[in-house]
Amino acid sequence: MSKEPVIRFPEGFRWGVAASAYQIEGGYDEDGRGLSIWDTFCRQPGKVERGETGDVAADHYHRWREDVQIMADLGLQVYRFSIAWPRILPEGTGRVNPPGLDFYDHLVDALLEKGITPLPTLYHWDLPQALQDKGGWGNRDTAHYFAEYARIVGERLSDRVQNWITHNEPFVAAVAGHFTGEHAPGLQDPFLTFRAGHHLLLSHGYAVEALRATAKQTLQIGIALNLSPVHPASESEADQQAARRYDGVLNRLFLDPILCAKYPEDIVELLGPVMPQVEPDDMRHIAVPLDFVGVNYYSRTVIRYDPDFPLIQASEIKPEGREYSQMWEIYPPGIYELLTRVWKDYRPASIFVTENGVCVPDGVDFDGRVRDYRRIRYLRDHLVQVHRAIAEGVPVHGYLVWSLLDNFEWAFGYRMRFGLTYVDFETQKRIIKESGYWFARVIRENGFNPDMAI
Ligand code: IFM
Repeated sequence: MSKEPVIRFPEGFRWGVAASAYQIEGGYDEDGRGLSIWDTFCRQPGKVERGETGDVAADHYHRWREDVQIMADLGLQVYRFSIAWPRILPEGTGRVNPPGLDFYDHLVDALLEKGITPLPTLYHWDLPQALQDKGGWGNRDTAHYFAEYARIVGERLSDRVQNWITHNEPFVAAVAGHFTGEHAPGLQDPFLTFRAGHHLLLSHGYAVEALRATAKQTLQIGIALNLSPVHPASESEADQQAARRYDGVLNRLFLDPILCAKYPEDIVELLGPVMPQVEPDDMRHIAVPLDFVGVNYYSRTVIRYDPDFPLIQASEIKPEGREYSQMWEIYPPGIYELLTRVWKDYRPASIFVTENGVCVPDGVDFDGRVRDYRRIRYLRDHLVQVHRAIAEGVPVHGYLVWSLLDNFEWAFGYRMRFGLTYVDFETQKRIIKESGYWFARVIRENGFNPDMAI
């Protein structure tokens, strides 16, 4: 890399990584933690590859000091982690578990000591099982329990933690959890799916209000949405309309209520009776003003008309002749398209890329190094596109790589490695990958030379 980066990010641009509790912590039954829906789901045969679980994961619950040191060594400025609701409230409501709060309290102090900004996410899919037993996100009360949890965490941490995210990817929580059943709680019920989606949104609004009410300083609060530009598989009218419907459910069904206080009319009409009941005040809570919107981007979505697909008559295809990671097509211009679209259509106060990254089959070489050059290329090519959006005036103020460590990739188990740091899950040894060193340099220089051969 040249000394003079050709691409330089604006002064004050924030660089970091993202992770989530169930994917890295382990310690699933320690110090009073209650069970979550993922603990239950992983134990159901056939739900997770090889029957793997997050029981131990990357053992971050015990190795967090080492992990904070890795972050400091890489020069990271922001650490987005999630708080495990069942560590704080083992039954989801009522009784607080002090050691759970202590864990995050110590983590926050350690981060601040190293000059790393903590960015907790309140919910990254690990609903307390006790609340699932009462109906989970299909139960409107869960939104109120979430506000109670937000208040408790806010009271403890908001003297030091200024930046917060309420939910991670409510679309995935609703759809993978209640429609396809690929994620916990593993249900397949269209009515429940959109009811859960609505309650997730409502709980977001309630949590923002609860955090602000208890805050000991002015907070910056946002939400992290999994968004994707949706492209039609062909120019046919049928494919284009299918893509529009898919975009409605994936993107607009979450962006519109949060940023415009309404559900998109075409989707309300399309979903008809499966649309949830919206109480008179709901939209006012859901659209509570936010300080930023978090965009999680991995790939675009290509859609064709599919008369057999329930409700939306649209399904995804994998275009031929494109480059793929182990999970998705690699499509860097998609992040530019998305950031410019979110800005143009919604004008949020600020935008953060709260997740971007790739899983490729990394291995440790004979000399102990992990040469994950494909990941470096992926990050470089996406950052070029983020920079392009910023240059055109889109207020993107930070970029977080998914993820710090290799971790438990949900139904895929440990096969998918997303980390800037390799984890040997037998020994829990960490090895910073070449991408980690590359990213550290990008942070130091606040930019890079995109023409550098990798
Ligand atoms: O690992 C997930 C994360 O939990 C949410 N966003 C996408 C990542 C990669 O699949």
